[in-house]
Amino acid sequence: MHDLLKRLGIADINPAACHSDWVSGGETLIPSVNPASGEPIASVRSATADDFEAVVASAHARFKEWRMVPAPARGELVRLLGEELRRHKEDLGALVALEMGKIRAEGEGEVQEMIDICDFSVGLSRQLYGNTMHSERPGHRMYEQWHPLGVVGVISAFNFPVAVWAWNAAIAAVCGDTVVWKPSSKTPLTAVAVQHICNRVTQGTEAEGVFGLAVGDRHAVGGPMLGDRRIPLISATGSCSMGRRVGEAMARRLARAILELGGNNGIIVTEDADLEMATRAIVFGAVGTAGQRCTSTRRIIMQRSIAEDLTNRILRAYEQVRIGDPLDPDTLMGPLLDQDAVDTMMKALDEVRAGGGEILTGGKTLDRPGFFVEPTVCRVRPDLPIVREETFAPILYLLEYETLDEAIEIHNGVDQGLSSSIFTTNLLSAETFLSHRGSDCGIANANIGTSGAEIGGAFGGEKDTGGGREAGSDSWKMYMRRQTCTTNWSRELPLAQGIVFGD
Ligand code: UN1
Repeated sequence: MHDLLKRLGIADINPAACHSDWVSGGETLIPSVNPASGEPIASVRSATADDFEAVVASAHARFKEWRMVPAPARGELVRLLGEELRRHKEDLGALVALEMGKIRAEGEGEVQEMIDICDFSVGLSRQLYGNTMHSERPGHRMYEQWHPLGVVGVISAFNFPVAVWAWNAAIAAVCGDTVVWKPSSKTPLTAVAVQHICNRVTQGTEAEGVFGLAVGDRHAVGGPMLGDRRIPLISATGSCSMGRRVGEAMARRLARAILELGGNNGIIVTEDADLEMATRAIVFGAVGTAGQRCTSTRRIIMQRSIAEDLTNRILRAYEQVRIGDPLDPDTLMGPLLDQDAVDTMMKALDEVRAGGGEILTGGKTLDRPGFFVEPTVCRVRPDLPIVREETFAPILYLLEYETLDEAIEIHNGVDQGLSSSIFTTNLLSAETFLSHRGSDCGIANANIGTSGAEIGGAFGGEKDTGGGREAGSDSWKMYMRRQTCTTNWSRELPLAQGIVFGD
């Protein structure tokens, strides 16, 4: 482990708040714990109020210079960041697995998302297009342009400790913004490792100080960030309750928020679906990352005629899931994050039992160190209250339906609206689900699962998921300010709307 930390340049863990270089951290230590053993890996100093101020002041000052660097040149620096991430893909992926508990393949997948968004951003740096409109006035030119916004605050969650930062940071950087990152206090070490990578890439370049980090809880960092008028945009990933706090605070000071909050993602399986394919997607979606993705599959809504067949296939597949050390290549499911996560899962299962639900497999913790649980499948009624909640754990609820309309109603009958899928070979069913009277989620798929979205699309969801969009498509527009410009190149002064004012 020491070699891993050394290769990532963080063997000698130092203060946590840093911009172009370390600044001194406070006395409070934030432990980084290996969820597979419950043992500490290291501890990171929490930023103090002074550290946070120094990071924001530096990002604010750097913004004035960074915005003057041409966007394609900013893209070039993001390209270099992507190159350095390529070199560290294995080590950073392993550190994600070690600190967060997802399996190594998924840890490396997360670093690949960082690389992909860097590549996307390099291209984007030459495509920050605005529209040109035809003016209603003669001799006038009207167009819009996109300017850098300022300092972007990024609040990321433990479950994607590095990728979600990159979705925001790479785009923000090419848009001409600087970034202050508040990572989850559960995963401070991966954040420090990423910051080291950034520092190495940016040192001595025009991008020095563009990426800043402040490790600390919501009292030390989160609260001050929400109230700081130098930060015009905060992009936050996490629970709905956290998102509500961020949304309210940003609305109060009329600033922007990108909120990517909880999901309660369902898959509808019709009777004509390829059940073998559906089963594979369901297991990856429900068991992957131990059910701790925002996009994890939590509900299967299956047509009654195939319910028994599909249930048996899922149960057979669950028997094959190897649970264990996330760094072991044979493992398919690692531990949950911590004891709280285990307790929350067990409480949810108590509610399933109390509400007349049936646990078909799993339901228990494993008798070994660390925070291991069995992946669990429950047969429930759709109106069971716990089914409407997002429990961040590998619990899969099985529900039945007769008609597609009924399936869509069950599907949309939850507060969250992130990701969704239908498995069907019927074109009409697929298109109905993807139409405006189908899924109400930000992401809707046919014949692929709910998790594992590509960075090229806009990522986010509706309803209690918060409405924000990150990563690809035109999500970059949130990181810039739009300016509508009109130039009069005539020698007259015609007014819009044909108004005649005076003579
Ligand atoms: C998250 O869980 O917050 O679509 C992000 C996915 C990943 C990202 C998940 N690409 O599952």
